[in-house]
Amino acid sequence: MKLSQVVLGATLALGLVAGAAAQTVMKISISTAQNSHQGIAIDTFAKEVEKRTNGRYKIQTFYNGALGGERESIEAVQLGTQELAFSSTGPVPNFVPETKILDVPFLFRDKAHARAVLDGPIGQDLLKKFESKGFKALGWAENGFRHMTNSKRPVNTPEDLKGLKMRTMENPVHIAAYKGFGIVTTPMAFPEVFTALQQGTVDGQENPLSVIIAAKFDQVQKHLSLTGHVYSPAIWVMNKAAFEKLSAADKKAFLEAAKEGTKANRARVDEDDAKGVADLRSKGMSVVENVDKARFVKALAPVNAEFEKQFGKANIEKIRNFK
Ligand code: EAX
Repeated sequence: MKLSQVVLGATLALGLVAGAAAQTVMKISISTAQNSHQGIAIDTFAKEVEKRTNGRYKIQTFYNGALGGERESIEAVQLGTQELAFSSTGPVPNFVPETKILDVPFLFRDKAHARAVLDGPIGQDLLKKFESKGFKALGWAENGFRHMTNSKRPVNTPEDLKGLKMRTMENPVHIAAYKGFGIVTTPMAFPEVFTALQQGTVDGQENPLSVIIAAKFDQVQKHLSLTGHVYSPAIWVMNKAAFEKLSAADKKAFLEAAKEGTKANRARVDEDDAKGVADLRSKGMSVVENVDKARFVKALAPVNAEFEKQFGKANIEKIRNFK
C-alpha cells in the first residue's frame, strides 16, 4: 500500500468516527397521535434539541404507542433501551411512588393552579425523586383535566357511575378513587383502549379532551361528562446515564428544549379545552357540561380520608392551598 493510500484510509476512518460523534440519535415516544398535545410537545423538543446542539443530537419521535404503552416506555427509559419518553403520570407511581399524590382527585382548582404547583418548589422536589430510580426528569408538562366518557348513559351525578365498567390507567390512586364512585375498574394500557371500547369489553374510559379528540373516542363513545375529576400531569423522562453523558452545555440544551416542548404542549391543551366540546358534539357525542362537582367530591369523602392517611393531610393541603 502506498503512503498516500494509508493516509487516505486513515483520513476516511477518522472522518467516519468524527461523523458518528457528530450526530447521536436518541428516541422519544408518546402513546397518543402526532396531531395532539403530546405530539406537539415531542416535535418541539426534537426541533429545539437539534437547533440548540447544532445538530449533534437528533431526536427520533415515535407516536401512538409504536414503542409500547406508557409503562413500557418508562421501563425502557429506566433500562436505557430508549433514551427518552413523554408520558402522563398514569404509570409513574409504579416507578416513583412519591408522585402518587398528584393523582389525588379534585386536588387542583384549575390548570393555572396545577402548572404553578408543578413548576414551583413542590413539583421541582418531586422531579428530584426520579434520580435514584435511574431517570433524569427534565420537567413537567400537561396531559390535562380528565373527564368521563361511556357508551351507556349520560353521567350527571356520581350515582350514574355505579356499575359502569371503565378502563382506568395503571395507577393505584385512580383505581382506588374510581372504585369509590362504584365504577368497575379495568386497568389497561392506552394503546388497547380504542378496541376495548369498540368491542364493548369496557363501557367507558376517562381522559382529557385532548386525548379523547386525538384518539377519536367519539367514534366509539356516545356520552361525555365534564367531571374534571383528576388533573393528569405529563412528564419528560430521560435515562439518567444518557443524561449524565451530556456536556454541561448540552444538558442545558435538553432542559431548555423540554421547557419549549412544555410551552407548546400546554398551549395546545388550552386550545383543545376551548374548542373540544363543540368539536366532539359536532362528531355526535352528547355532552353534559355542568356536573355538580360538590356531589362528586362528597362521594369520594371516604376514599379521600384514606388518601389523607396515606400521603399526609398536610402534604395534600400544601398543594391545595398553593398560591
Ligand atoms: O397520555 O393512558 C391514558 O389514559 C393517558 O391519559 C394517555 O395515554 C395519554
